Amino acid sequence: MKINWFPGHMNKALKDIGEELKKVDVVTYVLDARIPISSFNPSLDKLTENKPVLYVLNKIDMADEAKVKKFLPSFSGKSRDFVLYNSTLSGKSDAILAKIKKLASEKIEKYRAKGVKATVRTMVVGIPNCGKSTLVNNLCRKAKTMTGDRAGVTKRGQWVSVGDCIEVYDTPGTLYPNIANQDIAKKLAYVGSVRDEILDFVELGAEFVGCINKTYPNVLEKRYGIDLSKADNLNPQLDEIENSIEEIENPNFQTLAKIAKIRKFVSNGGEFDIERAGRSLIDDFRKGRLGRLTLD
Ligand SMILES: Nc1nc2c(ncn2[C@@H]2O[C@H](COP(=O)(O)OP(=O)(O)O)[C@@H](O)[C@H]2O)c(=O)[nH]1
Ligand SMILES: [Mg+2]
Repeated sequence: MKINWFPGHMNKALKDIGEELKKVDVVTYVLDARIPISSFNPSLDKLTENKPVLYVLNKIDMADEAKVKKFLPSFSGKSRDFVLYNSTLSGKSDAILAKIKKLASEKIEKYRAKGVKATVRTMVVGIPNCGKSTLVNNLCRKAKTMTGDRAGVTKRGQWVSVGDCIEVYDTPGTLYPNIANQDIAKKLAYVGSVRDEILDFVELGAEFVGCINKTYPNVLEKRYGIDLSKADNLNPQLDEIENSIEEIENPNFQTLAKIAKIRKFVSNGGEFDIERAGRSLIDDFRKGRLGRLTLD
C-alpha cells in the first residue's frame, strides 16, 4: 500500500501559519506521544528558525512513557523545551505556562529593562488529530470561565489571556503530516492523522500487525485474550468457511483472519472479513485498548 495524499492547500496553510507566527514569541508545538518522531513536521524548522519552541508530548496517558523519555533529547536544546502532557485533564496548565515564560525570558528581560511588563504570545501548532484544539481549550478554560464565556460572545481568531502576561491564539495552526516517507505515513495513519477515506484497512491492518509484533511482541495476544496461533480451534462452526486461515501465506494477513474469526467477522460472501478485522484492530489501538504504546 502506498499512502499518497498531498492536500492541495498544503503550501497555503503553511504560509498562513507563517504569517500568524510572526506575532508569536514562543511556538507551542503539539506532538502525539504515541509517535513522537513521526508526528514532527520538518517544514516547521524554517518557520521557527529564530523562535523558542515548547514541544508538548501530548496524549501521554496513551503512550509508553519510558519509551517517550528516550526520545526527549530530540526535543531539548537552546530555546527548546518539552513537557509530557494530557490535554484532557484540567488544572495542569501551569506547568506549560511556566515553561513558555521561561522560553520567552529574553523578551521579558528586555522589556523589564525598559520598565515595561512584556506580554508573551504563543500559538499552538501541530499535525491533524494530535490534540491542538483540546490543548487550546485546556489552556483557555480558566480564562474563559473568568470572563464569562457565553455563546455568541466569543469570536474566533483572537488572543486570549491565559495567565500572568501570557496570551494564546484561540485558533490552532494545522501543519500537514510528513507523508513523503512511507514508514512515517503508516504510523500517522495508525494514530488517525491521515484521512481514513484514503486508507486500505486490510493493508494497513496487516502492516500494523507486523509493526506491533516487532515493537511489542505480546500485545496482540494479551488484547485478544487467547494465543492467536490457536485461534482456529475457537469457533468450530466457522471452520467450514472455505478460505482456511492456514492457506494464507503472509503471517500478518493470517493474524487478521484470526482476529476476524475470534470476533466472528464474516463477510456476505462467507469469508472472514479481514477488512473489518483491520479496522477494529486499528480502532483498538487508537482508543488505547491495546495498552500504552509508543511506536516512534
Ligand atoms: N487520551 C487523550 N486524548 C486526547 C488528548 N488530547 C486530545 N485528545 C483527543 O484526541 C482527539 C483529537 O483532538 P483534537 O484536539 O481535536 O486534535 P486537533 O485535530 O489537533 O485539534 C480528540 O478525541 C481528543 O479528545 C490527550 O492528551 N489524551
Ligand atoms: Mg482542531
